[in-house]
Amino acid sequence: MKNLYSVKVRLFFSVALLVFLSGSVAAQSYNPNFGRNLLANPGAETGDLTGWTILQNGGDGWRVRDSGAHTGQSAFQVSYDWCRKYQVIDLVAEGFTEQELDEGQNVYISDWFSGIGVNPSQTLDYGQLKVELRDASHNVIASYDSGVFTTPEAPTPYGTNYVEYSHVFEDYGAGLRYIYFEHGGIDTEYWAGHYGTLIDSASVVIGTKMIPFSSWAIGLGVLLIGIFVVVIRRSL
Ligand SMILES: [Ca+2]
Ligand SMILES: [Ca+2]
Repeated sequence: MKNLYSVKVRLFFSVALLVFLSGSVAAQSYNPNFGRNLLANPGAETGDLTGWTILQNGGDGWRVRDSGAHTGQSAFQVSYDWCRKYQVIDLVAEGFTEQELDEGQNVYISDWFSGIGVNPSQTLDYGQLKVELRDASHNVIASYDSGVFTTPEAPTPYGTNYVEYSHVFEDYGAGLRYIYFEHGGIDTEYWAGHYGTLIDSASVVIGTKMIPFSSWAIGLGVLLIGIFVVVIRRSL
């Protein structure tokens, strides 16, 4: 009986160790690009429009405002006619393998908008966020469009009240290779200069920083339970 118990214990620990080691290898090879923001210059912190392609530059056009940011020092700001800009993220160039992309992990997108003005009604500026998941041929496989929305009333004069627009793409299947991210807005008071929507802290993230529910965790759990069982048996 004692021998059988000993064999069982050894077998148990061998399996646990194997699971633990294979999990550790999986953990080491886990792509750190999952969980990071894939947008270039997402919050205007370069002080310019680096990383973005201008689609519309209405009124006095896009600018970077060095105050009233949601995060950091700066935010993008629109003018009295529509301003829109975009970037296309090439996911393979960003370091994902086609196999990883075909797993179809959740894609989390987010962006923050605030109106600004001298009196409360002038802070009700407009914004819009559009995102498309695209395949290798740039065909759209899933999309999100906030529609044109009005920013919430903000403290005056020139205070900010940021609102987040976000979306999670789930169950979109295999084939993701590019993400198209576009945002924009327009000022409501139609003044020359820049009294329009502030946009800051955009993000596009695939998956999470967490290592997926892994054999590493299971192996460690089995190992701890095994130690616990052995200690209990020996103390009886
Ligand atoms: Ca910023
Ligand atoms: Ca305004």
